[in-house]
Amino acid sequence: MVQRSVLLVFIPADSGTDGPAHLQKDVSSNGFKRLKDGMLKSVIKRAQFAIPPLSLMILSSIEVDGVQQTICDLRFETLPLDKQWDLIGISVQTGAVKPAFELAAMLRQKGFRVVLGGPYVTVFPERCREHGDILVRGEADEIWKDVLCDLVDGSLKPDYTAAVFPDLSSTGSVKKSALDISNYFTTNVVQTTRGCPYSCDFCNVHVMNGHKLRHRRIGDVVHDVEHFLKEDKRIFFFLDDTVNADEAYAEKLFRELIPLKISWVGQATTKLGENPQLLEAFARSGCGALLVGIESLADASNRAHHKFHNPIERQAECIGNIRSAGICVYGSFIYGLDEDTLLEQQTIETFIHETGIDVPGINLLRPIPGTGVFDRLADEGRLLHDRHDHDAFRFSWAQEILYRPKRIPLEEFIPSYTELTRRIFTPAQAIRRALAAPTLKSAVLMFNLFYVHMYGLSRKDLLGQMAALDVESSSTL
Ligand code: B12
Ligand code: SF4
Repeated sequence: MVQRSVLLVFIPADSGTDGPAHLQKDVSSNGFKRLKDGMLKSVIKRAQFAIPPLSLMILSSIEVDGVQQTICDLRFETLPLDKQWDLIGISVQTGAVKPAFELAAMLRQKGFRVVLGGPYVTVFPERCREHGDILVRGEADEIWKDVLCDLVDGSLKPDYTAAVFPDLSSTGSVKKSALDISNYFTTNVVQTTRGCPYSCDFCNVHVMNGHKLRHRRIGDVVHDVEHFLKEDKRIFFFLDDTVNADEAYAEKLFRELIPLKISWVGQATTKLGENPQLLEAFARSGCGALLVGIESLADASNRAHHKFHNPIERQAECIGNIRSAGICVYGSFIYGLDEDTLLEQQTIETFIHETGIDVPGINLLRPIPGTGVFDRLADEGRLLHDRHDHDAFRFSWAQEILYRPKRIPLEEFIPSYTELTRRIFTPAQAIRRALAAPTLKSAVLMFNLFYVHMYGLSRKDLLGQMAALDVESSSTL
């Protein structure tokens, strides 16, 4: 049988967590600074964000006779264009569309057949049509097999759409054979559920994955964890948006994982702090840290963005309970939501101090095309770029403001944000948080020090943007 070769490509964003603009452009003419920036860029890529794309791991685990699949992660690897590929798949992320389309154009010009899939294709297929030979819309866990079979039969079609959300209880196990394991900080990435019952308007998970929570079978997850452990003993990342979304399921699963003695991190709601049994199961199964989305400390702001599920009055106690169980808390805020005023700045700082949050993340709202908040801000004339220019809404990591906050003029908002991050991310605070962390002290120190650096760069970028927007800054760096 003729062997078909498929290459699956993951593209780094030209901004965002892959490094702020200062590290992307080799702007420095000073040799020492260039060297330092080069080293930092490499550390950022390798140390913090170097987990593999689960999407492409799932696709490459689908076996069809006569098809060999390989993953190319452009964060570390160069495109192997010296080989003959029968099909090249690109994962297109909203926020990194431009580099994806540029790559597709280059490959098609060289005569390769390109298939586009991923979040942006799912939400904006009509904008992708001319950029790929084949489009795959939706979660491709099941439909990718059809594409591969059609490749073998020579009957590929221009469009494939997942008519329903895949039933995760019947999907197979995830394999790592298409990956170069040595590239990553860890390759142990697992998702137990998909979909989200909530509707926060700044998020597109419920748009892409629906409102119904779908579960993998507990036995399948345990099987994947056991197999992953044989190849890689490092930490596990549970990539679920809310790993405690179904408390009964989560408790059963993590109790079954206790004997495997893994260590893991994930994302949860603070509601976890109200369930001592689940908290105990998480801690005993090796949970070291959880990211919790706090967003605003003004209930009115969270409500304005359709986030209703964790009222402020319970947050501090829940965070305390999670930390008392020996689990570090990464608290993620969004400053500048619709009912936030300048007072929020002090409220966030006090809250972080009083709750002892181990790693704070102070984000700017990033309107993602395809979300409710994007359309609303566009209708209200508050976006800083043309709503149709999706490239302008690229991934950014606290480096760039893309909209006008409702209650705070931009010329006051940017300095108040930079002032907040300047006070929260200092070397002294980093050491204090590490010493107080319930576990993973050196990781907490590293993360906080890394943020001291990153938020320092973000301040420079933001104030640069402010100058470009022709607004006056009174902020100190
Ligand atoms: C883990 C994660 C991260 C990790 C690791 C990312 C990685 N290297 O894989 C880290 C922490 C680094 C991260 C960072 C960021 N993230 Co993130 N992240 C996630 C998270 C929680 C899980 C991703 C995942 O693995 N999903 C599971 C897989 C199976 O789903 P999937 O990727 O959608 O893939 C399926 C389909 O889309 C399709 N598909 C995907 N690719 C392809 C390719 C082909 C060829 C085909 C046919 C099909 C196909 O088939 C897959 C299987 O069904 C998602 C939320 C989510 N639920 O997806 C957010 C999410 C992807 N992140 C998001 C954002 C905004 C960010 C940041 C910009 C945050 C920031 N401000 O810095 C950065 C940007 C990073 C970057 N430079 O790309 C948004 C993206 C919005 C979008 N793309 O439209 C999401 C959706 C969260 C959200 N609230 O909206 N993230
Ligand atoms: S932010 Fe979290 S809780 Fe809100 S809709 Fe997105 S995934 Fe669900």
